[in-house]
Amino acid sequence: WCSKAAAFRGVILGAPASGKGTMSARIVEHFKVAHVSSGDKLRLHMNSGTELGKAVSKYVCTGKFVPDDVMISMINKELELVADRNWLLDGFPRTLTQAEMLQKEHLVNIVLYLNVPNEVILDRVKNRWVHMPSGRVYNVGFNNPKVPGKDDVTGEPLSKRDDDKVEIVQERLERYSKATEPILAFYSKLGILHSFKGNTTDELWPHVKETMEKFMQ
Ligand code: G5P
Ligand code: MG
Repeated sequence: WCSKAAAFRGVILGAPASGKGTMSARIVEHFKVAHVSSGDKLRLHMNSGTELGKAVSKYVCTGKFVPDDVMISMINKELELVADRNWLLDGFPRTLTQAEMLQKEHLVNIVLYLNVPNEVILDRVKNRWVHMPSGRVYNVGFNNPKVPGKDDVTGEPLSKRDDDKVEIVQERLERYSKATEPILAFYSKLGILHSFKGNTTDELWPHVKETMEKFMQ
């Protein structure tokens, strides 16, 4: 009991392309928490051709949910690696089963929900480019890479996500809104849900920052 227990057990929720990754990067920079993104981890596994990557690609590429047992085991392993740090979980939970497991094992104490309209989201996805090895995202007209088509840090080429095709995004949005209501209700009941409504990350960031600052005091 001599070492101070990590105090921040955060979750960032929001529809596909609502800006979870972008907002998480700001939170990480400002508050020095560890960022665990379920989607980034899955894409890394798929890129490096691991057994897990092979097993999940059929779900991820078509915008379907990866089964709960696979996700829960992957996330538990990732959270073990950052157990002694403050962490922010992005993309997990996606189902009530995942939320219940997470609460039982890891006692989430703050949830940040980014509520961005669907029409804004569809527009963004068309302009999104990613650097797969790091998970860094760019959006033409919002955060352009310094050199078009190249990652700012490594200079490596940027690519499109397979699941960023418009039909697949629509499917992801529908699935998301159905699945998310019970999760929001679950966290609201626990009294740890903070909702932020708006069209852009810049608009939401001051409110998210204020909530985080209050929590971290
Ligand atoms: P992911 O990877 O978790 P999604 O669908 O939840 O995927 P995504 O697409 O990664 O979420 P995001 O992180 O919310 O979006 O958003 P982002 O990448 O930061 O921003 C989106 C784009 O908008 C970027 O280009 C960014 O630059 C731009 N942008 C941000 N803010 C602004 C702004 O203010 N203005 C403008 N113009 N642009 C902006 O999950 C992928 C798949 O993995 C599986 C599923 O198959 C899922 O479909 N999966 C799971 N399956 C089951 N259970 C789980 N827990 C799973 N987790 C992942
Ligand atoms: Mg993301």
